[in-house]
Amino acid sequence: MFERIAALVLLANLVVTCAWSDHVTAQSVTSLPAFRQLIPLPAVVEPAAGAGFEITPATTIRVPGGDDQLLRIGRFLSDFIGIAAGPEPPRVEQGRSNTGAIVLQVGEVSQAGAEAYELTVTSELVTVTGRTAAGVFNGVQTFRQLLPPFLEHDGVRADKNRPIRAPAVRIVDSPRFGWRGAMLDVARHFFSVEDVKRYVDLIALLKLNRLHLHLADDQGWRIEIKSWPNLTVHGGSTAVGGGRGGYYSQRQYADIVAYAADRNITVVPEIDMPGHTNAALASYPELNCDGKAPPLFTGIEVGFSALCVTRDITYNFIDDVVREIAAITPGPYFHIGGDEVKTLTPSQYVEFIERVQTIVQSHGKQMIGWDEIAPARLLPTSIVQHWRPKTTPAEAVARGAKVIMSPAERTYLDMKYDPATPIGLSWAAFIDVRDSYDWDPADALAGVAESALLGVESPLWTETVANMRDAELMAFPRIAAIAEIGWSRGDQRKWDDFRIRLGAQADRWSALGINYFRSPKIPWQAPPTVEK
Ligand code: NGO
Repeated sequence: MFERIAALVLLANLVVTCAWSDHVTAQSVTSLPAFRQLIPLPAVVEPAAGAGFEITPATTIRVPGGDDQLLRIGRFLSDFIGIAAGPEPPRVEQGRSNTGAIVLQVGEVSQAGAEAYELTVTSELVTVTGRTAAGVFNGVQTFRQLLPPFLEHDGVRADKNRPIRAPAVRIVDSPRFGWRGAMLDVARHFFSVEDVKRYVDLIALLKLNRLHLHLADDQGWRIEIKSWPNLTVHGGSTAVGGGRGGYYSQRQYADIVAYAADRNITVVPEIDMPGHTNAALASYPELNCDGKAPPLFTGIEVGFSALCVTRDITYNFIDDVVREIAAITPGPYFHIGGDEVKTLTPSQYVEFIERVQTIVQSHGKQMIGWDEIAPARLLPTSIVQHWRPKTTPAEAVARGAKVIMSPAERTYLDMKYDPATPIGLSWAAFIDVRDSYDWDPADALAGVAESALLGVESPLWTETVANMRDAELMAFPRIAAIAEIGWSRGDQRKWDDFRIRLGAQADRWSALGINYFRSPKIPWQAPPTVEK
């Protein structure tokens, strides 16, 4: 009897092995050291025989003639490889491919979606084919993760003991969700243009494709509005704790937007209203119902401020702000906040949101708001960002609304990992790395099925986060968990595999100088020392 069962089990295993012989499962990807670097997990990975591709001084990067987007992606890859293989970074050449090249191209891919790509690595050639340039960029990030982490150091050189080699493989891949976001609150503490670009660089590695900038709150107004200059002069002058504030000129903002676009990231600007507006109220007395400007605010309480929703000038103000920001934002979205308003009646609030929605639409943008906006009559293009624990925007979904998932108890990067985390808040939860990974957006909310979801986003609020070191400590590794949730199929994701692949990021993240949280529950691999 037992022998017969054993034989059946063996047979079943064989069938499974045959079914998977063309590509390997999440588990096997994790078990193969050459592929352990991959986060997010690709849809299909087929390891191939052979030594793989070695980048040498002769390697070139080929892009089709006349395609500027691919040319820029080619330059990105060339900059990344830098002078590791030879005296100059690899040349990016336009025109037909030859052996020894890394070929970037747009073409047919067997997976659906604009961001899909196929990556093949043989000993002669690397080919990254995207359905669009976005797909090519994604494929380049995957190729980057197959290359040795020491390449992440600037100015480092390969040698014969340390070649630059990617394993032979075919990867076919596309994201589960089109919205894979990170939010950075630059209002509570200000982050310089360089800081924001670094954050963009770090999230691009994980194939995130939205950067939501929380540009105004009680403690600071961070974007130049030419028709209301005191917003930044006064309203941008400080931050939580009374430190020096700051703001982006429109040129600097446009620079961030372009930098992000080169990394397949759409910037989503947020001006929070009608609450969270003390910085604006302090800058212009006419925005207050009593006509008096309050003092600047440097504490962290919420819910006390609101624009005067019964004054016409408030809507002129909003129209100017949305118009100026929309004009320098190529992406289709404008986020109006809408959260935590405690000084208005529900009908005043809903009326305000609907009026602002019209303004946003008149400037050619889709409105996004935190989930408090759900009771308003939303346009089919408007988007609800779910954040509050124990609530669901199910009714708005039934009326056709689309949802971005940012449940605070899973995705808020400002929550402490555990009681010992030196910074952060804990009102929603302590969020261990596993808590941030082990959930599925399609199962999280009653009445909100996968078809209503645009994707996921991880907000980093900065009441207690004063600089990039703090930001990185709170974001990494949890943002990698959110990136994988946004990208990889739910049935392929397993915590036990993910934690091993997270541990394998230690070299790369150390080389990038990321101040990541060394969670004791992750088997971090010790980074080797690198001589330049
Ligand atoms: C809330 C609040 C923010 C806080 C954050 C802190 C939302 C959408 N509004 O999230 O103002 O900074 O919590 O965790």
